[in-house]
Amino acid sequence: MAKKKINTALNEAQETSPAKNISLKSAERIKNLRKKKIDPENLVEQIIQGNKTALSRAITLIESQQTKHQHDVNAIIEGCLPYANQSIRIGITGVPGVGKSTFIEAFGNYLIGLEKKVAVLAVDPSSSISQGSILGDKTRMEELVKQENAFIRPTPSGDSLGGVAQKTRESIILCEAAGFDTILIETVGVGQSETIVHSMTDFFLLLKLAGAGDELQGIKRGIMEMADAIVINKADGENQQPARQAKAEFKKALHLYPETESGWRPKVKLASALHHKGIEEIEKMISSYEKATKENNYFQHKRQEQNKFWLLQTINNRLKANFYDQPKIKAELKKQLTAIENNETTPFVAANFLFNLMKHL
Ligand SMILES: Nc1nc2c(ncn2[C@@H]2O[C@H](COP(=O)(O)OP(=O)(O)OP(=O)(O)O)[C@@H](O)[C@H]2O)c(=O)[nH]1
Ligand SMILES: [Mg+2]
Repeated sequence: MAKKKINTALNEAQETSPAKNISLKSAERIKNLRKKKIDPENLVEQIIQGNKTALSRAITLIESQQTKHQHDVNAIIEGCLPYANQSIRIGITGVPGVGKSTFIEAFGNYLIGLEKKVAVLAVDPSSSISQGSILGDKTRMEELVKQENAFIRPTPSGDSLGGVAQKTRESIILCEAAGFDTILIETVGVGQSETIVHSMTDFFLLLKLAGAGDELQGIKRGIMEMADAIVINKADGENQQPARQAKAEFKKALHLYPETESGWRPKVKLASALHHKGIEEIEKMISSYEKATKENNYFQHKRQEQNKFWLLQTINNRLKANFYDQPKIKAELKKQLTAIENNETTPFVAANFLFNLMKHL
């Protein structure tokens, strides 16, 4: 096997390791953070009062992934937990360029007009590679960023998808404790990111474009089952007719799916995020979903299921981190990899050896 491949596998395996590279920007934030002494109790108090600076600081701590901060992070999350949960969490996905950020700008501002408090988070798998940020284009959210009742947080960069997801989940709790009652989570529809965002949201919205020929072609299997609504965006100008056609096709297709556990039939809507069209109707739809699923208890049930899933995810992540961070394991793993290269052992014998070593540490 090529060295590069081994390194990639190693990086993947160590994806939860705190010893990850972090982008310059995050490094700077963490440096600033270190200068000030952290008082978790005080931070929690400020968060609960809705202080956005304190919220930002706490999220930066979560993102720092430094073992020495873990204790503070746990204290902050635990302190915030009793105040969390009073929200609706909405996942927004779709291919790059479909208009997610533009939609969030329009939708978020509309919600603020309804006296809601809106937090925007993101799960962006590409940022783990490019160290860019899905919300780097805050220009798309020009109005929203200025709102007192909005909080926008770019994707934590320089981490694996699993790592990002964990941090985003923890950040949701903090945002809720700070009084944000609507949490919007943007994700690009690539890789596993939609599945991950689906597992932390109450309502899942898929943005689509019309006019790409057969509308149902090229749509990933599974995503239709996850979506609570499909919104055909850019339904403006010459695009209006194709958008209506796409809507009819999606409606027909969704009809073939069996009734969902929630009792909710996924809806198809048209929107023009750029011209703020269809936004009000989408808000009404999500509200009626919330009402219906709270009445039949599905809303609460789904959150419980998600919590169970995240308990197991957290255990898996910690186990992995514990394993790969052990200096003895690190050293021995290197030797075993060389031994495999020289045909001196097999992957299974090597794995057994490492697990036994771990047991006796
Ligand atoms: N005509 C039209 N253009 C739109 C609409 N919504 C978004 N756009 C344009 O589409 C382009 C991409 O929009 P974004 O909001 O950045 O798309 P995105 O899905 O967030 O893209 P990524 O963050 O790169 O995944 C921008 O030039 C927007 O102005 C719409 O409703 N109608
Ligand atoms: Mg975007």
